[in-house]
Amino acid sequence: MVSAMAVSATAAGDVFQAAKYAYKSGKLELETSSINELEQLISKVVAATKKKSVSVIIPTYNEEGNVGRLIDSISSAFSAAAVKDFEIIVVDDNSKDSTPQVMDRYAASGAVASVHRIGIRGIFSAIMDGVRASRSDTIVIMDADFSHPPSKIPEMLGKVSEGFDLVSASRFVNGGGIEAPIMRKLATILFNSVIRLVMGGIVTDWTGGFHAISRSKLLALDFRYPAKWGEFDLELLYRAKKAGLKIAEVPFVYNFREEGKSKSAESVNFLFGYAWLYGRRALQLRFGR
Ligand SMILES: Nc1nc2c(ncn2[C@@H]2O[C@H](COP(=O)(O)OP(=O)(O)O)[C@@H](O)[C@H]2O)c(=O)[nH]1
Ligand SMILES: [Mg+2]
Repeated sequence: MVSAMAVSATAAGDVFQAAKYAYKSGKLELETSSINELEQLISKVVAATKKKSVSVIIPTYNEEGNVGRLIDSISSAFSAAAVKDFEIIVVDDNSKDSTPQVMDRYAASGAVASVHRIGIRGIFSAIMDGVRASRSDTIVIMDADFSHPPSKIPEMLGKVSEGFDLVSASRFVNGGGIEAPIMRKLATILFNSVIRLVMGGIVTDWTGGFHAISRSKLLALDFRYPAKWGEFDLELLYRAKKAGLKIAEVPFVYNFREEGKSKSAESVNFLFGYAWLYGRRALQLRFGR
């Protein structure tokens, strides 16, 4: 039986209408009228349920061709590495395809928690809502489209066990790489070179989006800029360094999505849009507040 915490329309403004959380164990039906109350309720649920060893957070929008296969692939990577008691939290923003049904099916039968957000879109806020709903000390953040290979996760967790607070997967260290259409590959290399110039050498990959991080340290970071797409990565890495987190990088080979469409490429004008989004954020972080 899937338990559900259903939250009806809130008074907190028009950006957020409802969220429904489904965990496998326990049974709760809760309603709230504010975001604050919602957060308190979630933390009660999180505190009352059994701890997990690691929580993988996956934001999704129209990923029916990927989400089920990805959950299977992550589960296999964990079982090959003898990682037990993991959870995979899928945070979906009311996809128009069958993603919500697929994730609910997995939530009913396995180590998957499904979070449905209605009336709001955005990768960063989806990830952070997933983090709040997570029940372990270590978080893995990754995309749903197989850009980030699940087989890398055990190596990243190994570094966390060695004492690193943030382990970031990089395409620009020895062993890393990019498999993508040539324009996208060139753009990624160019953006990262420019961003490295502005931000300095904290990490080699500023836009990889594939991380393992301490849950409490992530929640304590002082994010100051609103982010919707991948540009939150810049602030995550920058604030982590400022806060004194121990950071390590491991190599990974990025694969451009096999199935479905890139949401950022649809919403953001390619090249100039990205350059504006990332370039402005890099300058804001480096020279702003
Ligand atoms: N929850 C949520 N996830 C999203 C949204 N937009 C994109 N995603 C997910 O965020 C990840 C990265 O998006 P993607 O379209 O691959 O962007 P790209 O890698 O920059 O081309 C994927 O897992 C998407 O399904 C959104 O509005 N809400
Ligand atoms: Mg992608």
